[in-house]
This record gives sequence, structure tokens and C-alpha cells, in this order.
Amino acid sequence: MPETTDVVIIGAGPAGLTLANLLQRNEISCVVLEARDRSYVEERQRAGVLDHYGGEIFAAAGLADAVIAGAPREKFLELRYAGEPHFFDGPAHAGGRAGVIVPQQLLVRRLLGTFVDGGGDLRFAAAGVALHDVTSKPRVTYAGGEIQAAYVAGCDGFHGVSRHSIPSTDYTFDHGIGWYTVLADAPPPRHALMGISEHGFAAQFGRGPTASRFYLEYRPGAEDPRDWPDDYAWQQLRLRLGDPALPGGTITDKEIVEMRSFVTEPMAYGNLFLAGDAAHIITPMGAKGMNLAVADADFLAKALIRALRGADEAALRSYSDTCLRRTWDYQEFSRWFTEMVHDAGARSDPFRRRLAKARFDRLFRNEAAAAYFADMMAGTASVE
Ligand code: RFL
Repeated sequence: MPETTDVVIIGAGPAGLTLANLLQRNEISCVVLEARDRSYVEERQRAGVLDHYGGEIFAAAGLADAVIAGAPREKFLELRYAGEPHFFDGPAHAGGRAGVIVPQQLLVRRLLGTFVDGGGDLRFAAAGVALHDVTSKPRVTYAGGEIQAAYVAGCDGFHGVSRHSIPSTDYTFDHGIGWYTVLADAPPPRHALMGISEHGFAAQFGRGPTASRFYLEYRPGAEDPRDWPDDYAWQQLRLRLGDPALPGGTITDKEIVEMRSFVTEPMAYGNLFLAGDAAHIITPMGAKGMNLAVADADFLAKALIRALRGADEAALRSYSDTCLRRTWDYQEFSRWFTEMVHDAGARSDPFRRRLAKARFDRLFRNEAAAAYFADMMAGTASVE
């Protein structure tokens, strides 16, 4: 006889762990199957900010103390245009709503600890996960056995297996932009910093008291930054951030990110529901990937709780449409932001450069434009 539970959650990233905690707090049984081991999951560095809406989700669930306690709030974003500083006060334009500065690995570690300490069933190194009968009585098999569940949540990221059980239409977009990102022993900037200039895009974000993560735009196919000497990366950062005095530091990690977007529709099929990167990936511009994962998980948790308490499946059946509305809204915002900061570079044609400048200027001259930008940065419940 297979084991039984209410919900099998595949994947222990931000989406899966948020869902697991929200179900646990509502006494809905679940089993989380995670392909990797615990240290890998806890140490994976990616996002740095939980938006205001994400913070509210944990607060409403009574998880703020466990998950975001003591984390500083976002204030200014410095957009440095051709060396000229411009400070955008997001919270002031969004009615005080501010993001929470919490690195993804810390969020994941805290969510994981809270779930496991609360008696949650999380199985690491779960190999060979496969989904069966998702339109009737779902079963999930893996190297450790078989579990039958009322519902399955596919939270297994872009490279997971869940998505392939859904007859779907995929939408992909290649922005034609690459980012070379390095982690360095360099003091963090006072505020999150983006450099916009004819030399190309660059950014610097704090990662703790003594480290920064830097980003440098590059042209995929035409250049390979993995060949760049560290000195050259520092020289480009000084140029693009308009800061000749930027001190260099030891680079401790280097990565390449190619800016691609992806959405699969629908996000549900029978009793299988996708959440987070399993259903959509978004460029890091606007920092929405982790936040979409948390927002999906929140909506899914509420819908599952309602269905499993015997009310009805109405919310579950509207899950895909609701989450896709937010996903496309954020995709559009991320593309808008991507164009604004990258099209200013000399590699763009002169017309697009002027458009990018107009978009940038409007942010600082037009209250409605500033409010829109700040609202998207803070995250929005307006799609529900
Ligand atoms: P995750 O985090 O990929 O977690 C999926 C989990 O599923 C497991 N898994 C499986 N488990 C069982 N069986 C299988 N067959 C499995 N296949 C996979 C994996 O091991 C993993 O533990 O997806 P989730 O939960 O949807 O969370 C999404 C976020 O991680 C992602 O959107 C963000 O990291 C994106 N992102 C950023 N988001 C932001 O909001 N702000 C940012 O500033 C930001 N910066 C970034 C980013 C992503 C980056 N990379 C590398 C993709 C910067 C980078 C460089």
C-alpha cells in the first residue's frame, strides 16, 4: 500500500517551502520531496530582496518572526545615469510599502528550519521523482517509495519534472542580453546601485557587511566574460558605475546569466498545480522571480486549504488564471525595466537610446510614472 497525504510538494525552494509552511500552519498534511541534499538547498545564493507583498504574506501567516525578523527594509534605489546620481525613493511613492532585504539562502534556511522543527516531513535526496494519474487520484513515485495524495504541487523549478505532466503552451523570450555576475569582498554601496551609461549596464548590491554582488552586461555570442581578467572586470565596473575610486576586492564567485523569460500555460492540470520557476522564469531586472514563487505558493495554499476543508474547489480552479495574470504583469514590468537600463548603451540604435532616456526621465518628473514603478517594485495583490 502506498503512503497517503493531502499534498505532495515536489521541490524545496522558495515556492515549495512557503507552501509547506502555510499548509503546516493550517494542519494540512504534506510531504516535501527534494532532489538535492540539505546543504545544497540552504546554500544556493540567488535573490536578495523579498518585496513588500511577499513580506505581508509571511506576516499574515504569523511567520514574520520566524522568517524576516530583524531584516532591514529597502529605501532608495540609486540609478546612476552617465555618472550622475538619481535616488528613487520607492516606499515614498508606494504609500510606505518597502521590500525586505533578505538573501534567498537565508529565507530558504529559515523556512526549512521552521517547517522541519514543526514536525514537517521533508525528504532530501529524493531521486527519480515521477508523477502519475494527476487528473484522477495522483501518485508520486521516487526511489524511496510511492505516495498517494489528493493534490500535487510542482515546485521543482525550471529544470524539474512536474511541468512535463501538463499539456501546455510555452512562451519563451531571449532578451539578447547577458550578465556577468561576480561576488566580491567589497564594501556594499549605501543603496542598491544601478549604473546606466553608453558603456553598458552595471549594478552593485550589498551582500552582508563586507561583500557586494556586481553585475556587468555583456553580449552573448560576441564576447565571453569568463575570459575577462579580474582587473578588466573592475575597470569596466568603475567606468559603468561612474566611480573611478571604486575599490577592487577579491572575487569569490563568478557566474553568467543569460536574460531569458519563460511562461508555461496553464499552470494547473487536474490535481497538479505548478508554482514558481516550474511555471515561469523572469529576468532578474525588477527582482521578481522569488517573489512570484512566494505569491504563487500563497494563493495555492489558500485554495488547497479551502478545498481540503470541504468548502469547494473554486479557488483551485481559478489558480492558474490568477497566477498567470500576475506573472504576465511582472514579465511586462521586467522587460520595461530591462529596456530602460540596457537600451541607453552605445550598442543600441540612437532612436532606442532616446526612448530609454525618456523612460528614465519620466520616472523622476512624473508622479504617476513614479507611482507605477514603485507599485511594481513593492509587489501587488491587484490581480486577485
Ligand atoms: P527553485 O529555487 O529553483 O527551487 C526548486 C527546487 O526543486 C528542486 N528540484 C526537484 N526536487 C525533486 N525532484 C525533482 N525532479 C526536482 N527538480 C528540481 C530543486 O533542487 C530546488 O530545490 O524554484 P522556486 O522555489 O520556484 O524559486 C524560484 C527562485 O529561486 C527564483 O525565481 C529566483 O532565484 C530568481 N532570481 C531572483 N529572484 C528575485 O526575486 N530577485 C532577484 O534578485 C533574483 N536574482 C535570481 C536572481 C535567479 C538567478 N539564477 C541563477 C537563476 C539571480 C540569479 C543569478
